[in-house]
Amino acid sequence: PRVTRREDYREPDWLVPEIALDFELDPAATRVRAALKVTRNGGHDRPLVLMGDGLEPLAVRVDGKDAAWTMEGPDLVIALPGAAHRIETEVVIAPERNTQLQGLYASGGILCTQCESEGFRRITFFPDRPDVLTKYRVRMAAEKARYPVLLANGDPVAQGDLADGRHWAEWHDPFPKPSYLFALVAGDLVANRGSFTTMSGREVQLGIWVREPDLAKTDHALHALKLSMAWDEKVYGREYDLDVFNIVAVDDFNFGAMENKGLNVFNSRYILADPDTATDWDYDAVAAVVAHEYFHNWSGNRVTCRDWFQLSLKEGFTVFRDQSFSADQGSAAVKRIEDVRGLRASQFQEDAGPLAHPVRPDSYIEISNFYTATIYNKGAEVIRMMATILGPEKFRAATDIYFDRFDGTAATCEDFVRCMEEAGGVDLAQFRLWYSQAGTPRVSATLAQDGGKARLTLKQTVPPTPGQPEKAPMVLPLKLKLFGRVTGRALCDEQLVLLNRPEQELVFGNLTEPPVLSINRGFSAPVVVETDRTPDQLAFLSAHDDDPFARYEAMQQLMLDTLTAAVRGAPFDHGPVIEAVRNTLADTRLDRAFVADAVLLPSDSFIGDQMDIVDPEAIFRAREALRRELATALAGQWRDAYEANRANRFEYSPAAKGARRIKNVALGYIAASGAADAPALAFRQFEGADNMTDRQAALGTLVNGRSDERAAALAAFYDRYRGNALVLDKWFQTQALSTRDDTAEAVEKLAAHPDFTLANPNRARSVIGAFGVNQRAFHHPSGRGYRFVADQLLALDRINPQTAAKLLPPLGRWRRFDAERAARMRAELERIVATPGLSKDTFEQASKSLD
Ligand code: B3K
Ligand code: ZN
Repeated sequence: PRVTRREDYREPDWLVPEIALDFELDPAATRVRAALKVTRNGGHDRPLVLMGDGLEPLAVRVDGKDAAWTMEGPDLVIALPGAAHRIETEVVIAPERNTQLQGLYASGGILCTQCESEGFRRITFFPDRPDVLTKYRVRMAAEKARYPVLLANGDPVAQGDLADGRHWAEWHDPFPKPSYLFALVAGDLVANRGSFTTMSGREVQLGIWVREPDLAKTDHALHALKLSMAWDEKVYGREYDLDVFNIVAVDDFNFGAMENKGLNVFNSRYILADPDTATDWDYDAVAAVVAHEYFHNWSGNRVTCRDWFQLSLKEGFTVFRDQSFSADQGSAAVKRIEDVRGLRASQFQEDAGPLAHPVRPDSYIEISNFYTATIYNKGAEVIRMMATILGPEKFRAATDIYFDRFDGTAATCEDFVRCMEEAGGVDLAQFRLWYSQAGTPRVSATLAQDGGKARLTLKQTVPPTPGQPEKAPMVLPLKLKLFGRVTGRALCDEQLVLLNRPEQELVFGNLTEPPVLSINRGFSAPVVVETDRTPDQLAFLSAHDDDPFARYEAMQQLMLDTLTAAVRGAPFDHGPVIEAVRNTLADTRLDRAFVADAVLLPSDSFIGDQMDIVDPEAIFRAREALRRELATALAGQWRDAYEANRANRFEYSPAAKGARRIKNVALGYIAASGAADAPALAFRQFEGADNMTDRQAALGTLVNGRSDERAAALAAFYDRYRGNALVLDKWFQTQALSTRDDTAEAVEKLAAHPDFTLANPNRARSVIGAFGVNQRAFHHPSGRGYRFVADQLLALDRINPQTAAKLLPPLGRWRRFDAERAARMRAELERIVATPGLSKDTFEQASKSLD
């Protein structure tokens, strides 16, 4: 397969200022006519190349006359004499046969599109690259009874009825946009409508479009949309720019959602929410994804990317924006903790493995494989660090310059950094390594006291990653502070240290008591920090640090140190962890959601990430042992926490969410203690719950154990929700995530269940994706977990390569495991690579993972 390289970027040969599209919609055969105004870009004599993917030209006209053309592979090539021409093409496509869900496809009777990154070329011939910006006019016609609603980008222009039961609509988008932002939807849909008045007083009509039975589940998304629109005005000064903003929810979708101009298309799991079917996590995710896609209207649409290597320009920035938005809606500290936990679980693992790549990659085979945690989440951390270095006022000044200067253009990461330098008055030359170097930097921090002084030594290293054996030292913004071990008082103000050399030393004076180091506060740099802090110091910080993230982090480090010692067979003491958890539970000043996060043990896989060679069984045993100790030593506290937060009338507020969270963590510990009444308690909660958070938490607790209640709850859940695909996903997922030793066997049965299908990405992910991150089960010593994932992935690759390739990374982590497991994992990767007809998506992931 062909490799695309960043250094090969060249401006487009031809521009397309305008396009008119005409769709005769039909699931079996949709006729697409396109009329493009093309203009030669610069003095060259190269032909017009219109990209296609599986298209056959039925007619090609230049300036109204039939013209000569050739095919070069999938692309249509037309030699043109002049500087400007009008090109017309015609193709027929079959949305109902499109199982890749890229281009125009059918989902549950709705016709919809997904174009990012390269789906538009599956609809019509076009220079399908993000630096070709075009004004779109779209006309579509369809059978009125089946497709009463016809939507596209921009504002509606006209509509009407046709003979033979068909009707038509025309839409016009005045903003030039890249083809990846094109969208249309046709279906039997109803809207939850609202309106928003922008800061300059324009009224925007809002619509959340779903199938009729789902209408009652759309209020939360509509509310989140209004909040997002107001937030972007207030925080970034950015206003919405069309008269309408529509969102459509579909059930079959390759990822979360898509920011098409004025017509976002969503995976229904990020729109639909009501207390009976959505957890608090789901509610938060709906709001975050609605905000994310809305924010793209400026960071992505008004200012887009020059090429796909610049993807993080829009994605990293937009994730940063949605994280800030969510932080402003509830507890910023809890949000930060959860974002960091997610970053460590996905991005740190990616950065430490064969698929590691820089935030601005240098090459790809299939761009769809680069919608990664590195581009999104590490990219967001890079923006956050610049915001930290500049401070809020200068950061806002910099984004103002960026939006104003690049409005209506396709920009680069470099353009963004230059705006930061200009407004911030800073030199970010070395900071730019965050865009070009892969790998998670490691910092070691040692604090030595010498009378009234303390000397802090900071050292950094950046590990080698594929293609990058040597690394230069980076700029690491570390917030730090010292606390007095005796009084608990701060011994200095918080400092922002820019560690930019391999080694740096800082001296603190006037110490009146022994200092304890609080470092990387707020997770100011996305790095791994190693310190020589003792269990006593960590426990002290977990109770006294005034930065909630640092407090959480101290507790996590204490737990990790204890657990990794146990796994290595080194001496360890559960005592300090138990005392620290006891104190945190008892501290009534703390937000319950924070407490729930703080008292949770690090996951199996995060413990594994600390080891040279991961031993899944030893990790599971060590973690279970500590869990049981915590459960029994603090049995009374868990019962109290459970009872105190039992009140069970659903409300979606930070306080109510915090109460549910601590209650469900407590339920988990009660079950871990082995208390005889635990299954009955969980089952009572399962049956009596008035919301999905409590019901699913109870189910999860039961599913991890062995009791009669387990089977009863699974059966009851299935019966109650068998008609609801999104909730049924939870039923599958909860079982695939079970910590029991028979989960590898159980997922094989789940994949044979009549409700299992690979055709729906959510369902495929709920079993295979969830199982792949279940460390103990996936790495079952027999290797059956590996075989299962490889079998499913190969079957899915024939249907939907993009979603198949996303399931591969767990198999690629073989270097982290013992020789026997590694050999079994490699054997599956080799089997995958050797499969005839493999997609380039999966080929890229599997072959890179074998290197
Ligand atoms: N921009 C889309 C992701 C497209 C993925 C294409 N493979 C959604 C988002 O990040 O907002
Ligand atoms: Zn995005």
